[in-house]
Amino acid sequence: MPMVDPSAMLPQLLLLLRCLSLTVGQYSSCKSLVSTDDGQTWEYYACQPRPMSMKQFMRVKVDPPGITCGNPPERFCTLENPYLCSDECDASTPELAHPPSLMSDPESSGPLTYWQTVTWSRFPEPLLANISLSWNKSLELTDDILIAFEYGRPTIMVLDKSLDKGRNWQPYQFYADDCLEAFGMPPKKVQELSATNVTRVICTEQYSRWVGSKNEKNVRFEVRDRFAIFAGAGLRNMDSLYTRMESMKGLRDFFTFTDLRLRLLRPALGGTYVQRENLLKYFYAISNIEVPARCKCNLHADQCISRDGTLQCDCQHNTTGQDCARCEKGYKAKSWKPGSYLPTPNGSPNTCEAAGSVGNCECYGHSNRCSYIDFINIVTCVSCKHNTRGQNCQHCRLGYYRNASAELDDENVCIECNCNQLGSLHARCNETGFCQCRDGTAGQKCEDCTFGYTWKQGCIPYVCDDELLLCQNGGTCFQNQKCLCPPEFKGVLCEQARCAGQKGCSGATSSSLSLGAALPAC
Ligand SMILES: *[C@@H]1O[C@H](CO)[C@@H](O)[C@H](O)[C@H]1NC(C)=O
Ligand SMILES: *[C@@H]1O[C@H](CO)[C@@H](O)[C@H](O)[C@H]1NC(C)=O
Ligand SMILES: *[C@@H]1O[C@H](CO)[C@@H](O)[C@H](O)[C@H]1NC(C)=O
Ligand SMILES: *[C@@H]1O[C@H](CO)[C@@H](O)[C@H](O)[C@H]1NC(C)=O
Ligand SMILES: *[C@@H]1O[C@H](CO)[C@@H](O)[C@H](O)[C@H]1NC(C)=O
Ligand SMILES: *[C@@H]1O[C@H](CO)[C@@H](O)[C@H](O)[C@H]1NC(C)=O
Ligand SMILES: [Ca+2]
Repeated sequence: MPMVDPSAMLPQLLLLLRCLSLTVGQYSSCKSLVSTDDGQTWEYYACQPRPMSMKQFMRVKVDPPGITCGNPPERFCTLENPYLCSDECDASTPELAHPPSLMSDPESSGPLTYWQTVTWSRFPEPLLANISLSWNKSLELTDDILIAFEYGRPTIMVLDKSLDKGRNWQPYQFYADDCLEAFGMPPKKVQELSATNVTRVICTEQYSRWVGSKNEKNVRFEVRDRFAIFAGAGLRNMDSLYTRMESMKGLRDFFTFTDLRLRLLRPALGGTYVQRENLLKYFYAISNIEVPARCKCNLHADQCISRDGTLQCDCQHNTTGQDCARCEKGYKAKSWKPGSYLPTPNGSPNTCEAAGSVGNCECYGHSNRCSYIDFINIVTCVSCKHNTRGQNCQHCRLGYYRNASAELDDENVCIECNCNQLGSLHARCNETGFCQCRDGTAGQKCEDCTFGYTWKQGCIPYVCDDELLLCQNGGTCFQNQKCLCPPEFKGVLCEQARCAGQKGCSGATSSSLSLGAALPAC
């Protein structure tokens, strides 16, 4: 037998490696050290982490809580062997248990491991189950989602996705053996989509018809076929796909998600109607869920790391945040942009700009003029805009306060105090927008009165009330501002008889009458 000389194979091997790194390695590094006439400098590129099997990072939750079989233990049979109902699911026996974790365990050569639900013994009530998969991180699909069903694929199900960690959901794809009947949608195939409607949400019948449980286990969400609309068969022209990603609205978002949800609405029926006399053969079972994706890092990171169980982009280009969606401190917040795939092959890094750089003087973008004050040897910003002031436009003008969650270079960094002119002592407020109030006045803007005060062009104290400042001698308190006295009395609280000491007055003394009038009010 002729021996193969390993050195003869080396060029071929190198060529193979180069081809591999060209396809796998597109946008795979954020920077590289290059030699120029002036020495070595860094060059920066748009970059993204490599795709991973995201099932290793996903959190799985099934609903309703009692849907997993085995508690209590139960028997079941299969659609293909419906008369031998001797299989058992028992949550307390490891070999017979089928917990949700078996949907995402590593596929090994050993026996198949799968999650399984209770059987449809409560027919005609529908057998429903939800499976929520969450990552707490924005991800971008890079290949088909594959869900492997044992004992037959569901006849009706929906795949949903969320872009905001499960707050809002939207359908991603509908699956049914009869789309019109199940969802009122005409059946479509992804292969029928074109560049104009690639992001359309369709109902497909390709993965729901009964073909025998052993023949076809997988339900797909087709990512490759959608990519191929732009990149061609075999995805040879990825540049064309990346160009579309930049220019076509909604295309990148279509492949982006933080959570997925499978809504299982009807199990496999074996190609016929539900046979009520044997409901132990209807249930759902999933052995594996593959989600090939990469971390969404806005083209600012080539690594994605798992920290405390949560994925996090290792941000470059002076960006920060879980998805590199902000500029780092000390860089202009407004200069943030995602990196761009264009121009191919290296893209544009769209690095964050260093904050303020007008000569030596930093004005955080609120002024573009500096002046040098000779005798104190200081450079200062001139006519700070956006309600800022100070040598570097770093303070807020009188009557404005700093928005703590805005960067210093934000145009809206200073918020008007808006103090109520009548209720406050002056136009200034503190760092959280609270104005300084006059006596008897309260509220963030000094627009409310405290107890015992009423608003009348500012807060003024009560003249009368129903508790301590009672009107006397039968007088009634009008809007806390004055006592309406009976004709024969006067005074702020009607405490004086009009004719005290004069002739012709009624005999009652003011004091005894005032007491009598006041008592019923107590
Ligand atoms: C599945 O999720 C949907 C959407 O939130 C909800 O309406 C439905 O009740 C859930 N089904 C089950 C079985 O929990
Ligand atoms: C989700 O990610 C955010 C941002 O990294 C982190 O602060 C939070 O603790 C994570 N939540 C969970 C439940 O892991
Ligand atoms: C998408 O567009 C193509 C042609 O542009 C059309 O044939 C096809 O029916 C459309 N698909 C859907 C789901 O609207
Ligand atoms: C980010 O900032 C650091 C220090 O300010 C600088 O050395 C580095 O070159 C910057 N990175 C990029 C991509 O501009
Ligand atoms: C403060 O700044 C943040 C970030 O720019 C902004 O979302 C928020 O609306 C601002 N708050 C106010 C009260 O203007
Ligand atoms: C601003 O004033 C309010 C009300 O007096 C107070 O609760 C708050 O702590 C003050 N904030 C600061 C930053 O001083
Ligand atoms: Ca498994």
